[in-house]
Amino acid sequence: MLRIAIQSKGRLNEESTALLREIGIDVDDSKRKFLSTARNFPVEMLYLRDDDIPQVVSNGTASLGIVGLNEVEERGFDVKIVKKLGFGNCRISLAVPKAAGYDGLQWFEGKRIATSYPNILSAFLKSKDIHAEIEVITGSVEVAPAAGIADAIFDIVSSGSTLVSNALVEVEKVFWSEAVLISSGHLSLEQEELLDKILFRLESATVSRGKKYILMNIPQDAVDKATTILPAMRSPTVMPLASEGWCSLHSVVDEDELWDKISQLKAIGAEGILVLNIDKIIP
Ligand code: PRT
Ligand code: ZN
Repeated sequence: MLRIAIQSKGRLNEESTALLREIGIDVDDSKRKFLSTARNFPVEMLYLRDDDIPQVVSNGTASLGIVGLNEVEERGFDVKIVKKLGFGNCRISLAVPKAAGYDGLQWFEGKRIATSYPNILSAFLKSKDIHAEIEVITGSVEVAPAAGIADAIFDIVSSGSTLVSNALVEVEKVFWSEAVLISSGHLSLEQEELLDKILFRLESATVSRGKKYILMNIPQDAVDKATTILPAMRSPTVMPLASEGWCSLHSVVDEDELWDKISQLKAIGAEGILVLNIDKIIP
């Protein structure tokens, strides 16, 4: 049995449970539960505040955890980062009031900075040899300058709209974060085997993310050109069609490049292009 700690509510809760379901682990998303067992995999879920996840993983109460890298770094507990999960992306940045006349890092010398991440901040300031006062605040850090509690803030930024609506400007991006799978590093053999299964499934889930399956009819003499447009994992699958001189071509494309590739394929004579979602790619 593996125990996995995830956030009980908040920004990472939904995507954590969705990811586990995507890899075939049927977990509850009940926000009122503390502990629950998956129906179809030897896994028990422990629902916690994200602040507590690094600690329970490091002391072995949970074997694995899903939490932001920012919390792992800030709490400083001894845990292994097993895999970056590609969601919950954000950064922790220094921001100052728009009218502050910011002119470089030296501006922070002697200033008061409000944050919920004092350890990451003090390590950064030390590395830049800047002496500032750190005001630890939990929640609504962005109002600290207007409230006269601090001259600047060090806080999580994602879209940047919270800063804009508080008349703050992001001046230094210090730490990049995303949700990560962490482990205590002290797993039994049976638990290691379960973790390997989870990692294998996560790999297939992440490989297929942002990818589309594309199939089309294409004139036989355009196949070589199509192969250079669509490199695929090995090469595209090409199958002859009943109508002479035509083939069916199948491949996998990055969603970002999809429309670009479609124009190129149409230009070389592709017809009847179908684009399908991919559920899993097992490399
Ligand atoms: O209750 P619990 O302690 O579990 O939750 P929490 O309130 O401490 O954390 P929560 O749910 O807000 O965030 C959990 C994790 O999500 C964080 O530790 C980050 O790893 C990640 N994450 C990703 C974010 C954001 N994006 C984010 N935008 N966490 C917080 N924010 C906040 C930020 O604090 C600021 O107030 O959103 C605001 C900024 O967002 P933008 O889009 O306006 O820039
Ligand atoms: Zn928290």
